Amino acid sequence: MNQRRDFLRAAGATALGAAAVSRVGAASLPEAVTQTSPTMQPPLFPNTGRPYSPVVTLNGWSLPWRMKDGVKEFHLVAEPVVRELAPGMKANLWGYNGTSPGPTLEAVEADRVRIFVTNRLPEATSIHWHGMLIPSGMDGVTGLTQPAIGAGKTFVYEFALQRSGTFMYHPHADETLQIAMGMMGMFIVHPKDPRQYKADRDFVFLLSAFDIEPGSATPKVNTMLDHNLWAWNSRVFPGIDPMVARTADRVRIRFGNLTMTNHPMHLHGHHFEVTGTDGGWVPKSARWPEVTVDVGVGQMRAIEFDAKAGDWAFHCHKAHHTMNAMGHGVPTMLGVQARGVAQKITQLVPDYMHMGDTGMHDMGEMQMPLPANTLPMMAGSGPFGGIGMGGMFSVVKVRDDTKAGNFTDPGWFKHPTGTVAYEYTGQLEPPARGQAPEADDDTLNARKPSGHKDHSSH
Ligand SMILES: [Cu+2]
Repeated sequence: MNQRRDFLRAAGATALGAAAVSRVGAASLPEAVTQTSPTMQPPLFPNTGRPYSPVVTLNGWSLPWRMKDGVKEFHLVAEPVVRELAPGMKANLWGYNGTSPGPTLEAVEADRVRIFVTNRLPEATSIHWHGMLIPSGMDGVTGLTQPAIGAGKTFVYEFALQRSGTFMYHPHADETLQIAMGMMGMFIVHPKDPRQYKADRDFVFLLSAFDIEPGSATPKVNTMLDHNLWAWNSRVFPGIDPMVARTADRVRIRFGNLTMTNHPMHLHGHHFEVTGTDGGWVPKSARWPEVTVDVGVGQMRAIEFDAKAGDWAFHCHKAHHTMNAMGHGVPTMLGVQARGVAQKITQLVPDYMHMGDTGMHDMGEMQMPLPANTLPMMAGSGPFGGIGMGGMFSVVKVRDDTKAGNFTDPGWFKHPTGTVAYEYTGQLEPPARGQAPEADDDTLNARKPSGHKDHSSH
């Protein structure tokens, strides 16, 4: 009796396994669509399968699929790519279907998907579907749940989408190197009822980081934390698309973090709520207002807000994540009277330029000689001068007259009269200072910037 029941259970398991990955269904490969432009592609509206409101991928695109016997079939190709990080710099990365990150996959809750993965890298890879509830054998961990996908091989992943939400995909094979080279992508599962969790604008991107020496183009893959290029979808400001919306639009921005450190993401001019994590949607009763949300390593956050007219900065709040490679590893020169020294160095090193003795802001506008294929540390110019930003920075551009479905850059905001900060041109009296209390020696010494006094007692 027991034997018979065990036999039946085993037979049932085998039958289920065979149905889960139908080798007949997987007999022919769908076309591997490729795209190499770093320009934001228009949202991909579904022409087969269940309806949904598509997302827009910053400087990216969504992968077309084919419907076969009720299954959505995608074809990802892991391969070396050349990615423009911003105008003036290209990097040799690894990605999928022509871009790093790879294309966004979009499907609907309860869809069955079959994803072909062809490996055109020089080494083995695999794909892990980060955050998705799927059979263990589809989880993509090399050695643990499947053999590695060798160079030149194609594997098939097949599963049903149990929950809507925002998920990521990335290799689980030599991942220190492969993620450092830019291998990652987003997987959006839309709700079955398109009216649920509806947003007027739904932006998505991945945070990544690279360490590329000025003058070179290939990331150093063994850098653990000290990266010099902090990117959204393998782009750095001023190469990152603006997020365009219409006044009062419900805007959702989803971002996943596949760098090796956390990023406090800060939006100006709005109070937003975190409405989604890798674990799904946050119930309304559990949301609170924020202006900054930290996204940890391997996490995703979806934020939502009602858009207000203006040009609003949106950036990582770690200040060194909003500068590009030339700003890293530079000595502090603030307050150094370097004129005499600079003259002496110039005699020895004719190209020497001393910088930063009154701060670094002007570096953004300075036309300093740069090695080939290298971005200035801070760049981008706005209607009022240099923006002085690089890295993880973009602008949410909200206008009263943006048309639905239009994502093109509307230019700079026209501020209503009397709403822009301005220079005071009246008489400047010396500032009235309060009477300082009698200070003892210790306090005086502690305030000296160059003092060697121990500050810990204050
Ligand atoms: Cu950051």
